[in-house]
This record gives sequence, structure tokens and C-alpha cells, in this order.
Amino acid sequence: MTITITAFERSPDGGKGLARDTRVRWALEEAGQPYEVRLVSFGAMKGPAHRALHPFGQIPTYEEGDLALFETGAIVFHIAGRHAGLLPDDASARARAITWMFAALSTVEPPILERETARLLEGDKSWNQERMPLVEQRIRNRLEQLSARLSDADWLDGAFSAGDLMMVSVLLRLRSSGLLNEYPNLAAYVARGEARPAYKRAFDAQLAVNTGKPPPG
Ligand code: GTB
Repeated sequence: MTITITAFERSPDGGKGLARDTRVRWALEEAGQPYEVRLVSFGAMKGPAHRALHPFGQIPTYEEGDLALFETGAIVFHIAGRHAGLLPDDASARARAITWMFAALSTVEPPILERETARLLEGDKSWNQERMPLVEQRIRNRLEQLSARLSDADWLDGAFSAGDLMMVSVLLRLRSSGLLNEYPNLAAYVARGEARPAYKRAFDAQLAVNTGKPPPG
């Protein structure tokens, strides 16, 4: 059955991997599943047709036959549950990998998003300069804890899993902040994720949408 996802017609970052369709593309590439992409404009995203798929008028969405999903956590979990390559077979290891997916989305991503909100939407407020160090400290707290847990391992719990896919996707958003480089093992962890052939294919496909040039190979 054909899988169709939605993505930005024009991504604000020019298709450099920051929009959340990247993590869905990456999961599909790891799972070896072909997919189609329907590009949506900011206007169309808020229209009734797209809102029928995504109540909050955002990307990405995922369609497969009668099934329509939104929320990257749910989408990646669905892909990982259906295809080999993203979750271990052992029940306990599988539960731990799922725990890392949730940790990425509910514990690590929120302070990172808070920084983006403070930077992009509140940068002109008189109190922003006072707030920013507090926001960045909350990110550092999480990075320090995550860095201690990862230690010198390649991945969070044994072999690469959907938990790592989600954690790397979340951490990637910190690249331009410089915060990630304060934790060399986390910077190396993200680089390991980005070096995976499946990630590269996902990145190249998203970039191609925004540059108009076909992906290499
Ligand atoms: N919790 C949802 C999920 O995980 O699926 C969040 C989905 C979401 O935030 N989607 C964003 C969106 O549709 C795109 S990813 N925004 C439009 C809107 O809300 O009107 C966020 C994003 C977009 C672009 C960049 N960038 O270019 O740097 C970075 C992050």
C-alpha cells in the first residue's frame, strides 16, 4: 500500500533537515519503505482538507490506505512496529527503545522548543535577555543528564533504534545554538545518526524539494 507523507512546500530552513518530516522520512528509509510526498503550502496547511488529516494544521502527516496519522512520535512508532530495523525483537529491549522515543519527545524536546520560541517569537521583548540564560540552562540540565547516560556508548540502549532516531532528531535542532558542542559525546552521537545512509537519503530528499535539484544517486 502506498505511503504518503506531507512536507513543507518551502521549508523555512531551506530543507536542511529541521522540519519534522525529516524524522518520518528517516524512519521510512531505515525500514526500507518507499513513500510519496505531498507538498503543502502554509495556506493549505490551515485549510479544511489538511485539517481533516491534521487537526492542528501542521506537517507531517502519514497516510497508508485508510489510515491517516499525525504526530511524528505516533508515525515513527507505527512504522517501527510494522517493519524491521527500528525496534528490537526482545520485548524488554523493545519497551526500553520506546521509552527513549518518549523521553526524546516529552523530556528533551520541550526545553529545546522553548528556546526556539524565546528566540523567534519573543526576541524583541524587554525581558528576553533575562529569560534566555534560564531557558538555555534548562537545556543544559537535560543534555548533561543525557550525556552521562550515553557515556561512551554509540547508542542509547544497545543497537540503534527508533529511540535513537527520535533523540538524534530532537538534538539536531540545537546545532546552531552551540550548546550541543558543550557535550562532545552528544555531538558525536548526533554525527553518528547523521552518518547513517538512511538519514542521508532522508536529508537529501528533503533538500531536493527545496532546491529543486534531484537528490544524488
Ligand atoms: N508535535 C508535532 C509532531 O511531532 O508532529 C509538531 C509538528 C510541527 O511542529 N510541525 C511544524 C509545522 O507544521 C513543522 S516542524 N509548523 C507550521 C505551523 O504550525 O503552522 C517545526 C519546524 C519547522 C521549520 C523549521 N525550520 O525550518 O527551521 C524547524 C522546525
